[in-house]
Amino acid sequence: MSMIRAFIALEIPPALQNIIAEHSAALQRDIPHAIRWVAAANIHLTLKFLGDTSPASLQGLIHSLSAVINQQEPFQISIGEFGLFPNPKRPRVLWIGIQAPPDLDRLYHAIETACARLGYPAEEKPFNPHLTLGRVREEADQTRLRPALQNYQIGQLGAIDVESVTLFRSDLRPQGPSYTALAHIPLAQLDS
Ligand code: 3AM
Repeated sequence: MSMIRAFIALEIPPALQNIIAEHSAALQRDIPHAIRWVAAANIHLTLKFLGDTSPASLQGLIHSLSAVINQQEPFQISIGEFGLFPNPKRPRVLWIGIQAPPDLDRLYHAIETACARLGYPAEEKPFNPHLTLGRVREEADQTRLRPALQNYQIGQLGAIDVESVTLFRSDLRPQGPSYTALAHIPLAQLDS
């Protein structure tokens, strides 16, 4: 049975994805060809990259994730401001930052622990929530790239109500990855 490349993420509402895409397009005019941009519909907040997962294990995975995600109350995150990995001197990844209450960290750690129990390797790097905008091409002219990125201001873009977590399937294709939602796992339902 062929394996599924899977990851767990928070979805970004299409209206915000489009605002982000407008910034990507503006930057693209300044620095053409320097960056492989993430398609607007693919912008998400990754919580855990699972990698190869057998289709037979998906139901168990969703069940284990639900048990911990259902315990967390919904919360709000804000997105905005620009960042660069690994550092502004030699940027490789351009991202937009997340401003979040401690709930996001709790959700992340609960998912990390549930995945570790199922045998997925633990993440070694500290959690640095972000939305990847694009990846710098190897051949990019860094002397043009750096000032363009440093001068561009994104500001605050908006807020998102986090009410569910999505398990995604990722299919890598020559024209770019294709992401398909396999399950939406809700946080705790608030009493109304
Ligand atoms: O949302 P971002 O861009 O931070 O970089 C990939 C993307 O993260 C990451 O999983 C997300 C969905 O594809 N990813 C891809 N391969 C990975 C790997 N081998 C990985 N993260 C860790 N290890």
